[in-house]
Amino acid sequence: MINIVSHFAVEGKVLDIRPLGNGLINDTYRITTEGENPDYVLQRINHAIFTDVDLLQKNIEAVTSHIRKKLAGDPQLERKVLRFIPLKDSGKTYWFDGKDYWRISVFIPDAYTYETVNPEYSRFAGKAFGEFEAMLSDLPEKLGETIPDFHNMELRSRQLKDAIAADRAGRMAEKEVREIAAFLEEYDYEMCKAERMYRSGELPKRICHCDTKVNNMMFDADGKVLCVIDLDTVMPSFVFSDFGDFLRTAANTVAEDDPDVEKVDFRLDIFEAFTEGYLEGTASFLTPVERENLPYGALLFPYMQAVRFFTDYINGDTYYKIRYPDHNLVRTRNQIALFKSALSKREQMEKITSGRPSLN
Ligand code: GN1
Ligand code: MG
Repeated sequence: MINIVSHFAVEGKVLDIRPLGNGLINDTYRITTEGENPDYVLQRINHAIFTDVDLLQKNIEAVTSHIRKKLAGDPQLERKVLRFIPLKDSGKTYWFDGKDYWRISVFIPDAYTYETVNPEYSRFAGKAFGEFEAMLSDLPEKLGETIPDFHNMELRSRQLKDAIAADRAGRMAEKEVREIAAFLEEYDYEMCKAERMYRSGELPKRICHCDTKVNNMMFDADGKVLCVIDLDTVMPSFVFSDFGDFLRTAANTVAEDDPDVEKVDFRLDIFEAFTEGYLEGTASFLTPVERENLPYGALLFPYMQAVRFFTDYINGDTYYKIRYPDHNLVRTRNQIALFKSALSKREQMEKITSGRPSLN
């Protein structure tokens, strides 16, 4: 890896490179350098998933330089937006070693990521993701879709149907698997509503982050949001992407792969706090239709994630990293439990987003 790092314009002698974080797609490492020089984050980009790395890095450069302009003059600027390091001999921010694609960004010190957050942090996160979308609302460049139709529920549903029909790993023989397929099918039409609203012109696409898992946001030591990270999927999408995916991870009482589904519960206090922050951050652009449908967004993401994990299970685990054979099935059960819990709280969510006092 030292050899890979040597192609980038990094400062200081590399002392150590070790794994960082727990993303399901890319491989991430922290580079420690000697003395006062900054540390760095090295990533191997999952090229099977992000097939156009040049487009991917162009998107990220457009997004980070736009945010940099918006935050000009802020003494904390370098802590609030990622900086990618170019190669020594060209302006490119990625290196192809003949097999893998690599990139390096500056490591932000004294910044923390969390797997769970309290309502106060959720409010900060809501405001930060809302402001992130607001800052990108006048981005001059047209961003490409790094994964085409990434959050298109109609496509995800088609992929599940194709996987079931092909049954490549022979997993449709299991009774539980067939029951899960039947359950997901029941909500299929309703959950594809965003795409229909888009076609009829009721719902716009915005530039969204599209991977607002709670651990994709860094906080400083005081719990204030610093920086939105993991920018691979920033692309045009519905606001539900960012709203729903944060809640999918933050409002769940347990991790997305906790096998004990009895413990899964969708936390309304987190929903309420995040919504408050999000409505503040997006006040400059959010339409009444988008706002009214935020509870649908909170349902859509556990549902879509269940469909995606389940599709991967049926396909024989080709997409997400797994740590044991049934991992994707365990994740699916967990996300279905979360979806059911959120469904049972739909009315309360609607009261919160419409500004009426909640039931409890
Ligand atoms: C992946 O890269 P990571 O681990 O932050 C996935 C998300 C899923 C998430 C589920 C490019 O995110 O869409 O919601 O796992 N990213 C991609 O944990 O598919
Ligand atoms: Mg991540």
